[in-house]
Amino acid sequence: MKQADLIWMNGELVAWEDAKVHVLTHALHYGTGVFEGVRAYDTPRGTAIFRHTEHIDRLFASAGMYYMDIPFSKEEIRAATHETIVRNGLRSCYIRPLVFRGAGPMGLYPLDCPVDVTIAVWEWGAYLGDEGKQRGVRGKVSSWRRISSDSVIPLAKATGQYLNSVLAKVEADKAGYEEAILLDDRGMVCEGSGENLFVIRDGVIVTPTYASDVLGGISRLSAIQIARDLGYEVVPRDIARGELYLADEVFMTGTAAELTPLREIDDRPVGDGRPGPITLDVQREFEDALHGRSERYADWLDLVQTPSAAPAPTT
Ligand code: PPE
Repeated sequence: MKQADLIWMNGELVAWEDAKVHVLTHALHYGTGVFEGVRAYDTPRGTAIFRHTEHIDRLFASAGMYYMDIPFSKEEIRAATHETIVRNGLRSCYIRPLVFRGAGPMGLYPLDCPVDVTIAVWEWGAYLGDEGKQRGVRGKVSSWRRISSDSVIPLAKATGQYLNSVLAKVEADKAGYEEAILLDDRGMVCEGSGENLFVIRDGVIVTPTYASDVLGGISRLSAIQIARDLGYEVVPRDIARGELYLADEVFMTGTAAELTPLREIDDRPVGDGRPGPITLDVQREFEDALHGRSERYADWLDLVQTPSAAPAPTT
């Protein structure tokens, strides 16, 4: 992670080191925040944000589910994101919008606390490593179950909910694996600590549904569409743990992780232990879409008008 110069806070850009909050910020105590992970890529047409509209829509949906009114419009958040990228002079970056209950009255009741909004950007390489993206990573089924709709809202991308992912991630890391695979509360395969999951067997791609309490991943929907456009059958359905071990191929998707294959799960090789042909096919097309090399998915990109790319004045 490489530090940038400026962070957008409640309508203005402040120096990175000045983007601070009070210790009585409600979200620090009770996890009352929602956020997004978005990426901008350096494409042949300039810097472009992948599926920006969908990410902003999900941010507002997450906020709504936790009773937060964002004091900016979607278009204002979009424009602020563009400005933050441009003013930091970045051609590609990770983007982290955060909406949270700020400092106000203590106690669980949040609705009298302000809703603060920040947007940070920074250069961030491959989340599970470049080598991981090429050769695949090693996954471990977590002893922690994915949070369920019984107690929170798994479809919301809420900060407090990530304690679940943190427990799973640390457990996997300490056991010597790159990523955790969480089961849902019924014991069905759910997702990674920060990625959705796809399992391939006999040429068919399966992936858990919202009923398994996955996060509604935007990369997940993109990968489903790309795979179908390539002619593959994609079936969203429940997946038994054993299917991970019988799989020919397994891969994960997420904004940070992009499309990363798994080469091993619970010390068993996935297929022959190397990314398989369907994974590589979908990954290639996905990478082309991200990096603006694909005409077919060109409308998934929100172009950032950098000063140099803006049309020259005509007078
Ligand atoms: N599940 C979880 C739990 C999750 O956090 C993510 C994104 C996904 C699935 C995939 O969603 P999408 O990015 O829309 O395809 N995780 C974000 C945060 C990672 C982090 O370490 O922070 C991300 O990838 O940006």
